[in-house]
Amino acid sequence: MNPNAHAQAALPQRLRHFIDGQFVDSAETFANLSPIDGRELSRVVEADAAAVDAAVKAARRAQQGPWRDLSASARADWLHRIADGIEARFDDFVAAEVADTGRPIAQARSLDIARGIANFRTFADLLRTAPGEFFETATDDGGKLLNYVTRKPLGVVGVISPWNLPLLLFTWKVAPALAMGNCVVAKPSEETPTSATLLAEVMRDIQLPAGVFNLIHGHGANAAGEWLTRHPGVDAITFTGESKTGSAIMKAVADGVKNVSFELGGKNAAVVFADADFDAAVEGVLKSSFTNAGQVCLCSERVYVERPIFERFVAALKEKTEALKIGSPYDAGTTTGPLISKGHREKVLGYYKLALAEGATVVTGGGVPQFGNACDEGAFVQPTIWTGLPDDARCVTEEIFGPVCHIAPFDSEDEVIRRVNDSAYGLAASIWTTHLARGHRVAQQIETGIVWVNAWFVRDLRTPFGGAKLSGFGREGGRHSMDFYSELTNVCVRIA
Ligand code: NAD
Ligand code: 6OD
Repeated sequence: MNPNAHAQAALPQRLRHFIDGQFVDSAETFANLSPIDGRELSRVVEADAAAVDAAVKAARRAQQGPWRDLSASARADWLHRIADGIEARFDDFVAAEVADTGRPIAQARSLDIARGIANFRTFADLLRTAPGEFFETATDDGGKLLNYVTRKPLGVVGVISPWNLPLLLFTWKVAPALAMGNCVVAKPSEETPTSATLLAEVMRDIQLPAGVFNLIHGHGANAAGEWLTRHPGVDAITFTGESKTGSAIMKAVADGVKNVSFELGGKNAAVVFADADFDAAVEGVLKSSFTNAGQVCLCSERVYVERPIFERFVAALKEKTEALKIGSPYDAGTTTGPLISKGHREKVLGYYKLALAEGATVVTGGGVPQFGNACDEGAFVQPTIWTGLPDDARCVTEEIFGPVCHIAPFDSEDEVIRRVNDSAYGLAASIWTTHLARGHRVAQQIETGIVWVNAWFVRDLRTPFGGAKLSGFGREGGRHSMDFYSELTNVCVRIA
């Protein structure tokens, strides 16, 4: 019995582009497959270059027309209307996210869709309360100048997002881009096209001016994604996804010298000191390694535990991991859904095999669960813990993006900081300790964009979010998003 069957039935069966205020078809389509049981959920239209061009031109017309001249307060009202529209169809959005990704229903409710709404409300409120910048400057001849800063939109922003937190990451970029007066052409991942389509339905239903928000469906390289990045009518690209895709996009935008903001991959560490609250640390690492089947860019795939508590920690995490309930999100009590696709499962299982070749001890997991039902056609893997790998093993250095972590012992603060920082990535870290000064001291030496101490993936949307090294550049969140999505002009006026 699928308790979400009713809501799923309301989901669109043919997912179309939304261009210039209208849903638009394309002749070519691809299948949107369920990661839970492999069945076809819907057909998705694939944008050709003409569809991308039409979307960009519609955005440009709207940007130079009604949207650019709206007051900040009027734009904030629109953002609240969008949030109201998502709220009014909350259960449809939940059904879309669960069907496309297989994630637990409770997660879709409390994290994904709740954050989609919060993204619009937060940037609406920031827009209303943003302070101005003013400086008075003395001149050599005894006069005075007043400097003040104005913000203009960039123009047309291309948004390209991944599949792991579909609505959350899509709206994390669409909301501030619209808030700052830009018009948007957005492409969700080809793996998770449904919640973005529902968002387009919301835009239509609230009668957002045509062209302000445009949605195109399709693939990335040599397809809609790449054509969007190369289109001369796009002023900036904001992208979340793999580091190697970020690198390809950077090359594509180089000729146009377009602004880019990149939130890319990670190989994040969790560090557990012997003085940590043991139970809180075990629970925290369980979450940071296995939430969303390990498919959160912030998940910890490297866990370092201080030697005196190493064996006890490994045993406790093993017990909790084995108590996770893997399966269909429509079954009561499921904590862990499938990976996004069979293709991604091949990649993750490749690492499960490689770990053995690299000398890992498999503490738990390492294979594919058997259900004896339709889920055997899905993309499930067992949550997995390894120990015993050297720091330079590929399984310890490369992003896997699955429900897996390697746990290693350490002996000193300096040693663990060096090992955490010895990574090509620099997205996030979490530290577990009850020693106040140590928490601050270690956090300040870790080379990542985000460090949590005794917490993980707790977000205040006013704070800067982003990564160092291969994990990206630029920061979004709060005023950092407002800066990225606007062009600043300093006006300098002699007043005396
Ligand atoms: P991906 O890079 O394969 O795809 C992301 C998006 O880019 C998709 O919409 C895709 O169609 C598009 N795309 C692919 N190639 C393109 C190209 N050449 N030009 C333009 N667009 C292109 O990533 P994914 O597999 O969807 O997502 C998983 C990855 O995203 C992981 O590496 C994860 O760490 C990363 N991620 C990072 C963050 C962060 O905030 N740092 C957040 C979520 C996910
Ligand atoms: O919380 C956010 O704003 C954010 N960008 C989260 C990214 C999670 C990665 O999967």
